[in-house]
Amino acid sequence: MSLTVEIVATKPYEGQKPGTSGLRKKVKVFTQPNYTENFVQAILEANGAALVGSTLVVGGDGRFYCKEAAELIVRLSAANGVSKLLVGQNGILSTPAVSSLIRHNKALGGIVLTASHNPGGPENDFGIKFNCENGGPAPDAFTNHIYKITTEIKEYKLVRNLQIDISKVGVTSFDIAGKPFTVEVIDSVANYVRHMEEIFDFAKLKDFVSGKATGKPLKMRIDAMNGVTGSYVREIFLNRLGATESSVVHTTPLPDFGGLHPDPNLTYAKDLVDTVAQGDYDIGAAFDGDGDRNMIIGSKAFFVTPSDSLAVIAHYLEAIPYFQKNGVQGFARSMPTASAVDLVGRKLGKEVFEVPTGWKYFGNLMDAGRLCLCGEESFGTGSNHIREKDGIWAVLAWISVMQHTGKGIEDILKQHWSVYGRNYFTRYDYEECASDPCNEMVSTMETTITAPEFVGKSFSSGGKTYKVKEADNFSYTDPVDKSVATKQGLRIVFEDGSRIVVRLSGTGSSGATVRLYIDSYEKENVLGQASVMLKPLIDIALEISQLPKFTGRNAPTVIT
Ligand code: VG1
Ligand code: CO
Repeated sequence: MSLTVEIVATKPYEGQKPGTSGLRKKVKVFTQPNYTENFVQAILEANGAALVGSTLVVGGDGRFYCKEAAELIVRLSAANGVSKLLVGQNGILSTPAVSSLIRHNKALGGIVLTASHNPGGPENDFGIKFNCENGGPAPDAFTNHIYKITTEIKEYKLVRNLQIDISKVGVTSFDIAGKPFTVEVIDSVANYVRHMEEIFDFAKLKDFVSGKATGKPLKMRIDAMNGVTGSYVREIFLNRLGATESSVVHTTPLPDFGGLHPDPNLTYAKDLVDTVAQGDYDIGAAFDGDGDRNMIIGSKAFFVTPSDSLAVIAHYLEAIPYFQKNGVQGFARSMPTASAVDLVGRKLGKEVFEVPTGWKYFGNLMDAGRLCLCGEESFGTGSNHIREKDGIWAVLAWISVMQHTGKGIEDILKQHWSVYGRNYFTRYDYEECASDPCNEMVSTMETTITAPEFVGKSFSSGGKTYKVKEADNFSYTDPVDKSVATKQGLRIVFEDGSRIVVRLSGTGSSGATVRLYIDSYEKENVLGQASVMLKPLIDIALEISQLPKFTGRNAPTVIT
């Protein structure tokens, strides 16, 4: 039976502008009549003529409204001329898994249903993001195009009667007005697990994890925080690497993450930190809802900053077979990320790039063969095996480094600092502040720090004095396509290399979140406590930004 395409009249919704990584709003916003339809239609149309006859990947982190949205995408894609959809079973695919599938299947792109680390459930957040054919988040030019379409949209196309059961793996073909359309519901984890097996030496890791090689099993606590990684964690760590059942927790993906806030940091992964702090584990790890972030802690909850994590992996690339096979190109980090990896890059004679916040800025460099490893301070680490950050990959990388060095995490870090010095780093997040005063704070601060007399000024606190070397609102020219991204965060760089960075989050769904980043390098004094070492700079940052005055907040929501 041939199914017909219906053209449905609609009107634009305001504010369908993708942020740092996709469009994120409350579920209640997405479920308004035609809201999701409009945005998906805009994504499809933004692909232009290439859409007709194309293959797309669809899946998400399993949060509330994922399944309904996936089914809707099937009906819209069918009506818009897509030939084939690869859909994760029950709509489940981690963000790294989508990226991998797009690349393996040479798809035109993928639609990822996630609000990442934002809480889920009917009262919380949903999100939709488009990844392009390289597997990476759509770049600014593309998302601006999507946004423009949403402001002018008058109709969307739908095959209303298309019924599909995405709870069962299998292939179903349809005739849509005389053209074939195929939906393949795929196992959510199989392709990704195969990909990890190509990158890491699973046989070696299994001997290490099980204790066959060392005489004692590796004591792990892997916390999937009820996010999408649960299914991947079980297959990889339990079934493939032979870890015991008690090594993994919260491994059932739940629509509301069981009430957890799946943001792997010291505040929201407190349960993990407290458990590992008791001293019974060698490594603890947590992921965010969609599986692209990771937090690594060592025995007794020794915290590895994401900036250091990146630098350590860069230093030990020989521990990962993928890099031996594919070669080592340059490294990169986002601007607010502390520059520990730069020091490793310098030592190895590699290019190191500094890009704006958001994984989409790494893609071009990877595609051009100039970048193989990168990270963000926001618990994102990854390589050019895909075009997204990859939480499970990062844990496998760390276990590989532990296996390779025969050392514990704290020792690995201390040795690293003794060679390279240490970048003390902290991030303060002030979540859900009122938007207007935050915008005013940023513009006032920009005026202050870009005034010519600001450079050369000295600031003192806690017995330390810092002299301003340069200050700006970060702007980035992509070395490959020369596209320019402006206003990517206020930066004050001091003469000793220490930095204060202030920017507003682009992933929140309501109000404004202020992020304050502090980074300070010490060559010798590497064993201090970050909160103590950074106190003077934090006070200076609060003074220059007048943050308490503008936000009315005396303390951050989250300290990393
Ligand atoms: C945050 C992080 C950024 C990350 C982005 C998406 O963005 O700071 O580093 O790339 O989230 O990550 P923002 O604009 O809120 O600072 V995820 O795991 O939420 O897709
Ligand atoms: Co995420």
